[in-house]
Amino acid sequence: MTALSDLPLLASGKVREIYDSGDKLLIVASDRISTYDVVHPNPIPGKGEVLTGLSSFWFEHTADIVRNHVLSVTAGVPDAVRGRGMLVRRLEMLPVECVVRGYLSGSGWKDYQRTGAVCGIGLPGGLRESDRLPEPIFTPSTKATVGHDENIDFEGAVELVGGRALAERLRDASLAVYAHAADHARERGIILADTKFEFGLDGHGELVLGDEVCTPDSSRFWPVEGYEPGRSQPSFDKQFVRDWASSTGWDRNPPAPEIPADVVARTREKYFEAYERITGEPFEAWLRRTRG
Ligand code: Q0Q
Repeated sequence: MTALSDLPLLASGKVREIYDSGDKLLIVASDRISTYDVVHPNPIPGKGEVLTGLSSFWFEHTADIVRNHVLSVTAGVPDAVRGRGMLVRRLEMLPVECVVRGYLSGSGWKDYQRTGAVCGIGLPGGLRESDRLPEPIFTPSTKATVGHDENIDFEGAVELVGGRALAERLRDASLAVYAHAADHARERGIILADTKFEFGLDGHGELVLGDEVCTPDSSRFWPVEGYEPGRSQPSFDKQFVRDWASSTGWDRNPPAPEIPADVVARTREKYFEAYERITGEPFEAWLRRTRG
């Protein structure tokens, strides 16, 4: 088995790394947590495994909708990162963030307040923050290397990916995967308010779903209990950290404060709860399956 230290590091994101594994890639999810786009200095033990397990679950359950890049979560994944490592096929990633929104929140809420639309999609008047939309909408954005992604309309996505047919397939696949995941999650007490997908093309020019799928890092997870339009909603997984961080007077700029042990512990429990609600199995089952 190859050791992680033998694999060249290709890229490091806020909470994940991507390594060169020959003709494949290894994506490793860390236990790092960020709030307000700033990474805290101490981890949430188990977060990386939970998010990898959730991605694996959604990839498996949507493989009939669109092909995905997963090759293995065991063979070819170094022992040191089993449970939070995913061996994936190399893709030519498309330069667009495929965001689907079922609810009005974040930049979508801001755009709606300003224009009555999101990414050029007109919406009914009188919607409140966090309102469920009449139907989920495809609201693409650029992939900013620095700063924040910029919302664009469908024509902008056509230009970015170099063709209408491909943009339409991205939209249709994104809406279908979101619909499946949102329905499943809602039946289990979690509102999947919105999510971000990334797609690429394989060596034959086929569309393949990459990155992560419908995790609390790529999506807004809201608890169904207490859902109330007209205000922002508490995050299913990050609210304990956000509330504590706000109580310290942190100005939300780097560096982020160290999270106290009790907040780490309660956040860890929320990740385990999210895994078990969504997948219907205990988190230990994922660890047994990947670590043996
Ligand atoms: C690829 N990323 C994300 C990232 C930093 C992950 C490039 N199958 C693929 C994938 C995927 N997924 C990528 N490239 C080629 N083939 C994914 C944004 C960035 C750390 C982890 N960047």
